[in-house]
Amino acid sequence: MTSQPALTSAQRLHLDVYGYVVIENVLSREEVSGLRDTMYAIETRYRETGECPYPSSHYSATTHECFRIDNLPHIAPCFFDYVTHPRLVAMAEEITGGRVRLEQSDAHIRRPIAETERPATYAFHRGVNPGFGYIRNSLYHFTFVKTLTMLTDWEPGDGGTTVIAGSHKISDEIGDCALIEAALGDPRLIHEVSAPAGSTLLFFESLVHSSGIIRSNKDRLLIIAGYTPCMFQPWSRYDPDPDFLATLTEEHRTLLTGDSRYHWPRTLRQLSESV
Ligand SMILES: O=C(O)CCC(=O)C(=O)O
Repeated sequence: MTSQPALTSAQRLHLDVYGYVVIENVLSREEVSGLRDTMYAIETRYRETGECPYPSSHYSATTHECFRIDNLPHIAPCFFDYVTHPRLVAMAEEITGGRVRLEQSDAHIRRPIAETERPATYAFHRGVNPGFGYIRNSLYHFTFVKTLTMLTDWEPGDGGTTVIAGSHKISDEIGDCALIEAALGDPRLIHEVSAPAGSTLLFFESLVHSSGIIRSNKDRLLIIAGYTPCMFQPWSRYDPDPDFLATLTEEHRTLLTGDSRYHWPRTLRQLSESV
C-alpha cells in the first residue's frame, strides 16, 4: 500500500468542500517535458501515417484543436511512470478509501479555436453519478477519482479545466441540465483551474467538469489517470495490454489489472492527520 495520508488536512478539506484540489509541483520539469515531447511525437506520427500503432490504445480525438490518445501505460515509459506515480496513486487511495486499480488514462493536446468558432459555453459532464460516494471518518470518499496533470502553464484564459464547485455531492436526481443551468447563473460557482505545469488537479469524477475555453493563443497539454477500487472494471476500451502486462512486476500488474479484487485493504484517515 502507499504512504498515507497523501494530502495535507487543508488539501483534504478543499477536496471535500469543492470536489477538487490543485496540488503544485507533483511532476518535475524533466517529467513534464518528457511527457510533452512524447505527445507531440505521437501526434506528428499520426499526422504522417493516419495510424494508431499502439495495440489496445485508441485516439478519441484527432483534430488540430483536440488530439487525444487513450489507454497509455504501454505506449511509452513516461506514460507508465505517470499512471504508476506513487504519490498520485497514494492520493487516489486516500480518497477512494482503499487500494486502487487504474481505470482509465488519456493524454490531450488542446489548441485555441478561432474566435468565431468557439463554443458559447462549456461541455459540462461527469463520469459517474454521486450515488457511488460514501462518508467515513466524516470525510467524503468516492469510487472514481482522477489525477489530471498540467503539462503546460495554465493561466486564466488558457482554458484550464472548469468545474462546478461542490457539484460532486449534488445528486443526479436534480438533473444535470438543471444543475448546470443554475450554476451558469452565478460565475462564482464556476471555477477555472489555473496552475503551473507539473501541478495536479485531483477530483472526484462525480464533480461536474469540462475543458475550459481557450481564449489565449497557447497549446494546453494534460495527462489524466483515473482510478477506482481494485474490484471495479476499467472504463470501456481501457483494458490493459496483455503483452505489456507480462513484462511487469506483480505490484504494477495488479495496479493495472485490479487483480486483488475483493481483497481491499483500506486507507481511511482522519482530517487532523498530517502528511
Ligand atoms: O480538458 C480538460 O481540462 C478536462 C478534460 C475532461 O473533461 C475529461 O477528460 O473528462
